[in-house]
Amino acid sequence: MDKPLCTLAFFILFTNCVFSWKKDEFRTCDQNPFCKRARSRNPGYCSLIATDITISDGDLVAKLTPKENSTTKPLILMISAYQDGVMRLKIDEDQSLGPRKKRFEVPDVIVPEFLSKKLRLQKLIEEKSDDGMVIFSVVYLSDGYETVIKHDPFEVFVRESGTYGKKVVSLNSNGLFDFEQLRDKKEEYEDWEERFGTHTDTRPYGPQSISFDVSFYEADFVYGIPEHATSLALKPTRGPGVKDSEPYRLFNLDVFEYIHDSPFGIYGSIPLMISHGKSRGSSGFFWLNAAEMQIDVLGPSWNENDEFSPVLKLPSEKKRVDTLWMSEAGVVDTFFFVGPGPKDVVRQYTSVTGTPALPQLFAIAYHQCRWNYRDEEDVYNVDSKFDEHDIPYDVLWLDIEHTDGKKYFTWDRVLFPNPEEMQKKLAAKGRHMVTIVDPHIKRDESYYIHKEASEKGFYVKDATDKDFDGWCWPGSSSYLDVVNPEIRSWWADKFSYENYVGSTPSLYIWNDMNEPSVFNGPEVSMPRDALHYGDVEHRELHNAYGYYFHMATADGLLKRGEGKDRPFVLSRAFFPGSQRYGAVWTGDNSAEWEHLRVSVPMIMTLGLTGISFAGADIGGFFGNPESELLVRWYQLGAYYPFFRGHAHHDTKRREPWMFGEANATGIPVARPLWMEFPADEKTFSNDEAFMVGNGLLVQGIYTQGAKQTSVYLPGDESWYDLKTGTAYKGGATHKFKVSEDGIPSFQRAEGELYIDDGKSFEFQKGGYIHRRFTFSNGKLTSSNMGPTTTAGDHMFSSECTVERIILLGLSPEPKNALVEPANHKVDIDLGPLFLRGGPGPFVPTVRKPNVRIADDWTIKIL
Ligand code: NBV
Repeated sequence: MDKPLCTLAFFILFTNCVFSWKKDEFRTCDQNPFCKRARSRNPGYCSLIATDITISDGDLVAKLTPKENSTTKPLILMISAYQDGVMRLKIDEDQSLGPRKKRFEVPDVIVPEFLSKKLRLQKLIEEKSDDGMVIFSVVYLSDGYETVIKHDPFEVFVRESGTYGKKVVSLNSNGLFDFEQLRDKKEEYEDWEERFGTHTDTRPYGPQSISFDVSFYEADFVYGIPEHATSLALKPTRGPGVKDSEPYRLFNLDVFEYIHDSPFGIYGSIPLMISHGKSRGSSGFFWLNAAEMQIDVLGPSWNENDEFSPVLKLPSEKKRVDTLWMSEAGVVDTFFFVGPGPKDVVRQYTSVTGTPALPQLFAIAYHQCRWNYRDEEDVYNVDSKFDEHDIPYDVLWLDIEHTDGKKYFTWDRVLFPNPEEMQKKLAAKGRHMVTIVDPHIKRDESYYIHKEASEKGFYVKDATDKDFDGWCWPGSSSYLDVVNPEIRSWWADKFSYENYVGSTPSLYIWNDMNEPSVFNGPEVSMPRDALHYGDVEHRELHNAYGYYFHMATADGLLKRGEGKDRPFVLSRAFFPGSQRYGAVWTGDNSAEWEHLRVSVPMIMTLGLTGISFAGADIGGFFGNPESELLVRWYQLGAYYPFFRGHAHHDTKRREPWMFGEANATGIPVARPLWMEFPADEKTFSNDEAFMVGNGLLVQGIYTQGAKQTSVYLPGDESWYDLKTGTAYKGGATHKFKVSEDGIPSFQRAEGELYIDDGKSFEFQKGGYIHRRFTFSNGKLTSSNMGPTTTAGDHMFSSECTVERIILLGLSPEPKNALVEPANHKVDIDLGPLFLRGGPGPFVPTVRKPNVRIADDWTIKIL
């Protein structure tokens, strides 16, 4: 396996340790009554007034009362403040007013530590506009921010403290708020059923949608709300110059052959939007709601022709971005993040939904997958070919055909007679395997999982209360009701070594089709009127189904290893919080240059919204990439946080050697340039290049036969070409010749190194090494960023030593260096820039300076 290798700017340390998307299968906003209704409203529509505003038990509570229609019951509004710049706003029906069905609030997403960060709101102050006409209630949040409620019509916003403090994020500034309360059906004239294609949704509880506008101030762009195959900076979906655009849809769907530039929803949903602008920085807004959502980004002057001018725009509001959020069901449970830096927003969001699980070391290496590796012989063959060609890989994957008739946890014993032995043989070389476990359970009485699940009543029910029966890979299938914690725990037990016969400790799991995909269901999914535990309709939690399945699977791996080893589970569907359970990939992309290109904004968007451990199928899932495309994809994919080659069974074999000499905290690993350079406007809409950590900039090549490319290098420091060692000035666009043997990548003059045991949870108790390396004024310094014992020792020990240090951009060439505190001199010779592979320049090199990676030291160039 590859040894940990740390590459730093200025010096390098080596340690010795053409497809068809079936558009008609999916609903447009116009075919979705709640979306159509919300989109047709004009600014100023909302007439709710905030009344009875008080502080109660540390929260601000108020009623939202209709101005005219006295038959509509008031809504209850609640605002809470949390440490580190987070405000939570909830709006729901008044539960005390009668025995109604409780609207669904998504459980098990908010991490318990967040709730313990709650602050008590203190004093409510009343404020009036200069003419005394507009009244506001103001309460101090924390860290120099306040929440303000405008009374009539109600509006909520966060601003910097002080009467004229700048607004950061607001809700209902355009008066588009609407909340359809549950009510009794008026039989005479109401038809609540909804039809789409051959499917009828009985909609027993009628319309229950919620919509409102959210504005981001001093924002140049907005980002986030995956999953869409589109640009990083979100393009407006309404406003001047935008024709017939759909809103960005958040509805987890198995979209066959998705296209590369579209606001249509695909496999996962995260309703988190992040704004960024040069003058103020970033802010964020998150709506915890698992029903179908549609979001419009309203372009500048989108409502210029409307009579209603919501608020007089102050100069500081000129650059605001307005958005419209619409959801089919649920409650308003929203979080406002004040930033002000992009990393602050990500930290604030992950303080609510959790930080990404730390993967095992093997999981960040290369994964080889294909639908399908046919049998054990095929597996051994592929495995040995990697060795023969000296191509590193750590994990081999088995898709659905390895099972006995698509019954997960079983093996096709003709093709895979000895699965344990197969895994052990790979494990002997330090390699792992992954098998697929999908959520559809074959309705076959002889299948133990089905038998138990149906006897125990563990399946999702249809609208008539029978086990829901849908069509998927195994034929007639049912789906576990993983929203129920008891069912999740039962499912988790299925991963024990005794229950999953043929599994060994080196086997990990892949959850596919968990949107859930149902071949004969509406929009290839589960009917919205299907019923879950607690009488919750599927429509209320659809987007979280895959999340609970992922959670249960990851818990299964944790249980099987008695909590000692970090699980690895890849999931296709996702929801806020999925980052706590494993990796995500961008599903069935295509072998096209445009799909290579869009993989970068898709992965960066996932990173911005918490899901750092993400990747795209290298080479494209559908179709056969020409060798140039495959090479470019490997060159780029090596920098994806999750790095896996995968292909459809109809494609030609394309393991890397088949193409001749193919070269192969919550803060996301792959991140946009503006996250590191928040004041540099040139980076705001750049989604062709990305940063890996804070030190490496990578530019993909997305066109066939490219001979040159332009790369913008931000900041005012120098950047060093990883291949040639040449220094380039920051703050400028440089032109580079492009050859087939690599894509442009550059390094800055400082970096960090993290090492732990690569497997266990000891890092949670401080069992890791975290160092920072900086080079300035001719001195390389290694300093500690991690925890130490009271005696000053690291809690994780490593005997790793620095093998060599490569010096770039120094002239005249230095001859020797002084190592301190050891106080010994070392020679500086010329050495190759690369240890292996390809001719490279010779550069000044300090060999074996005899310093340990874990210690504090400096090396002064003399
Ligand atoms: O399990 C088969 C495939 C899988 O290879 C792919 O990665 C998934 O995204 N799966 C979808 C189902 C069939 C897709 C046509």
